[in-house]
Amino acid sequence: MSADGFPPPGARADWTIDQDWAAYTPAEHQVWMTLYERQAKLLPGRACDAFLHGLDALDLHRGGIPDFSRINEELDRLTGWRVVAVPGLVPDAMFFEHLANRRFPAGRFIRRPEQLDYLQEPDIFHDVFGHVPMLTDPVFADYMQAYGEGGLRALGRGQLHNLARLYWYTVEFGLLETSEGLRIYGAGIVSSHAESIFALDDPSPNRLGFDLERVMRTPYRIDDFQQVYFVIPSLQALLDATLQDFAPIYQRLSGAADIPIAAIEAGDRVLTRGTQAYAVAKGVSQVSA
Ligand code: HBI
Ligand code: FE
Repeated sequence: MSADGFPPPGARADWTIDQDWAAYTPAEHQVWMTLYERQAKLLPGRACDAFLHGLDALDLHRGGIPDFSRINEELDRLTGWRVVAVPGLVPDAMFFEHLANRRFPAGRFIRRPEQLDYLQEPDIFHDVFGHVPMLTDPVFADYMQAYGEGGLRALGRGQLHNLARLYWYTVEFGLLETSEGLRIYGAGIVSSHAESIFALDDPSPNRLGFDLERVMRTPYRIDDFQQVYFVIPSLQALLDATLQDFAPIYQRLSGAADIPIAAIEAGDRVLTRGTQAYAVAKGVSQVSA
């Protein structure tokens, strides 16, 4: 899902706006600090090293909502990425154009105090705390640019829905296997207090070995915890998966049915065979194969 059509008033043709950091109120800075402190306490031992190193390198803790002009100096030096402010979701084509040029579009607005635990549209905390630290990792930085370039090609072929699933189950909700156990790298998890716990500890979801085509055939939830998480063996393996030619993959996918969201297939590498108890309790339709 994303916005369509022309940029909103005040936005440039590429949908970017000025962050206007000086305009944030003390209350808005306080929301950032509250969210930051809560995650910073929870994430050591849960988020992957690349994320934690990025958080430190960009010093996102200092003084509330980060000023993009400040963090871009370090981010650009590390991997050539920069954060650009946008009013909200931008059309897919523009989103991919930015990623393909190492620009990460981040919502300028921050959630209200009564929305601390959930909001539908990505705000600056989801985008900057969730996504930007991983962009300090050279391998993940390459993956995100490759994703943007792939998105532009997929748009041209009408395959966007498959690629959106790859984004969802990696960039947003991906898990990484390490010698100390599973670690989070997905922004949607790492920016959520409850899902940072659920994704690693809860017996409800399936946790399956990452496989590109398997992920592209698997629908996802946008309104609640995921029913399945895909686990990569390394960030390099994720990058390598995108450096192949997608044409034969898209060919096979066009004839392949979706895999039910809670299903475990014969070829899956199963790390957790989930109970789906959370989804059943929430009255979710697809809770079995
Ligand atoms: N726009 N600002 C913004 N942020 C996103 O994460 C985003 C978007 N537009 C489209 C989009 N994500 C998804 O459709 C991606 O799968 C492409
Ligand atoms: Fe996101």
